[in-house]
Amino acid sequence: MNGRTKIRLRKLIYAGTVGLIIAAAIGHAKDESHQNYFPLAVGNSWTYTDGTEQKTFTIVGVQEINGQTYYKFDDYFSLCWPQVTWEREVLFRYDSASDRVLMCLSRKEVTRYGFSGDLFFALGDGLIDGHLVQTGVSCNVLHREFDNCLSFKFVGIDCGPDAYGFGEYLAPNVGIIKFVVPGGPCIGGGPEEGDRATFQLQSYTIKPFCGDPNHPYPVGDLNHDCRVDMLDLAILISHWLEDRRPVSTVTIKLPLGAEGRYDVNSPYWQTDFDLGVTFTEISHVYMDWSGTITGELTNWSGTITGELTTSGRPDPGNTTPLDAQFVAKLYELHPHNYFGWADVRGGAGTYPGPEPFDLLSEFTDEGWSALLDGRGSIEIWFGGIARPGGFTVEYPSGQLDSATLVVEGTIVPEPASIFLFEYRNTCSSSRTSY
Ligand SMILES: [Ca+2]
Repeated sequence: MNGRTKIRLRKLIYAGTVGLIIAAAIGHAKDESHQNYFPLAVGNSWTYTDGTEQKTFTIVGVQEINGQTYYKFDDYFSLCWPQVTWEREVLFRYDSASDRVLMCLSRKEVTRYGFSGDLFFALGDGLIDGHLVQTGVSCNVLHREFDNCLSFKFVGIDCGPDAYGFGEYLAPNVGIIKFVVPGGPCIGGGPEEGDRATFQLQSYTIKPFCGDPNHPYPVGDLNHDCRVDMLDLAILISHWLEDRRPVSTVTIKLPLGAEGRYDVNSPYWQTDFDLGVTFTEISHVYMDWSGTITGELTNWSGTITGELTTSGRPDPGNTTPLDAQFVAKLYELHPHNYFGWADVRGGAGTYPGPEPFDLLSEFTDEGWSALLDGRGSIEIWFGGIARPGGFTVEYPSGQLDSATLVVEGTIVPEPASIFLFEYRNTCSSSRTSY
């Protein structure tokens, strides 16, 4: 390889790499993240009051578990959910793949906030279910207005459907701005709203964080660390050519227009075709055809190997009818490769009368992948079947009344380029449901 070729190759690799990153970024830009509704950074702190009492949450550190970074809240449950008597320090992380805030409890991971609106398990073993109640609402908290708030409701499953649950309101780039602590004896809140207390955000300290409005993710930042580097490229490459587009099962029927009378002197009937779709997989290919076959009459005056009698002439008293056949072959034009064969045989049983047929004949699969583009060629011919010997007394003939090519497979309904990214969840999970 000379120097100029090397330079060209480098340019090509560079252009290709840039192209990949741009393509990934386009796909990624469609992802609407809720990460900033729960800003996670060491030192972030929120103080709430119900008018008489103050509660403060602080993120006091990080912890690595199975390669994931969790943020540690100090004394979380005793402040927020006093009925819950689990450990005092609770770990949180945001999972961009599922767009959820996850909580690690005793090394089990559960969903703390699910942003898609469906029901989720907010706490281990489904003791408390949660769901998103409102989006895009304005919230007034201690005379301050927050836009685009979300509200969640959490209800203990043992408390009955009418139990009042925990309520929480989240604002973008702030976090929890208001929460309701129920006062009933049930873990998810008692059936009476009774002596519940509402705490509102009094003050907060949020460190600038990756992904906040002043520090948006750069184009191509696939792991949301606000840097575009080899890690992002590695993610892209590890998912390269993944295709999760939904597929539809289809049956394409192509009437061939090959009807007519055939005999051994008929030329092959042939046509090129385009089914008009691109398959992702082909499951069956048939000829759906009907007609009649009149068999061949042979004279077996010789031995079974076809040797002649001493006279060398047929013996009219020793004739046998044989089946004849229609054969359909699929092939590619360039190169001229056959990749499927279907036939229908008959005529001997009804000779000299014609034997009718009306059936589906499945093509042999000698490379249906050649048909994935929906294009190919097909030929139909008529003739006798292979036999060891004998003279033909009457040649066979056939009548094709209908002939339709049937292809069953899956197709992509709409041509589209969609990138989906999957991040591995390594905090061993029991009840998270994606
Ligand atoms: Ca990155």
